[in-house]
Amino acid sequence: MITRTRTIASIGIAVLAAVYGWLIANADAATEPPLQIETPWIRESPPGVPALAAYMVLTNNSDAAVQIKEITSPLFAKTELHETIQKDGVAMMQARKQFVIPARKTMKLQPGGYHIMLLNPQQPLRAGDKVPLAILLDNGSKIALDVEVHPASHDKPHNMSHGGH
Ligand SMILES: [Cu+2]
Repeated sequence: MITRTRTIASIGIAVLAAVYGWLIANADAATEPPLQIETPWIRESPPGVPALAAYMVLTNNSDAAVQIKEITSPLFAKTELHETIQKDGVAMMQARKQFVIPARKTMKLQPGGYHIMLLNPQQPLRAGDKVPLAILLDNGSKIALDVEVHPASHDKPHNMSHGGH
């Protein structure tokens, strides 16, 4: 009887230790999001153009690839993940189903490359306005941020030739 009680007690302790370890692991995951977002900005569009582009630097601090499945904003009817590519010397935009950031890698969304296309704004947006964005990841987590609209000239020192998005 004594032996059996001891066995049950040690199983109980082992289970508690396992649960405690799991809680600690999850607390760590919660304090450090897998995706770090730096220098987010939205490029102002000329009046009457119903599309703006959002740019940012995404760094995956985890050991697994992170996928951005969707971006939402209450200020836009629709958003899309785009990549600008050169085809026969002409810049064209292609929609992507997701953006994949490999483990421990950085992905730059910038004029002339990957960007978030924000379509049909509910109100005119000018430089200085703040736009709430929610980034939805494949693991179900959501990153919310407010992104400021900058004048279109913001990117010119980096990319003179990119006229569209
Ligand atoms: Cu685009």
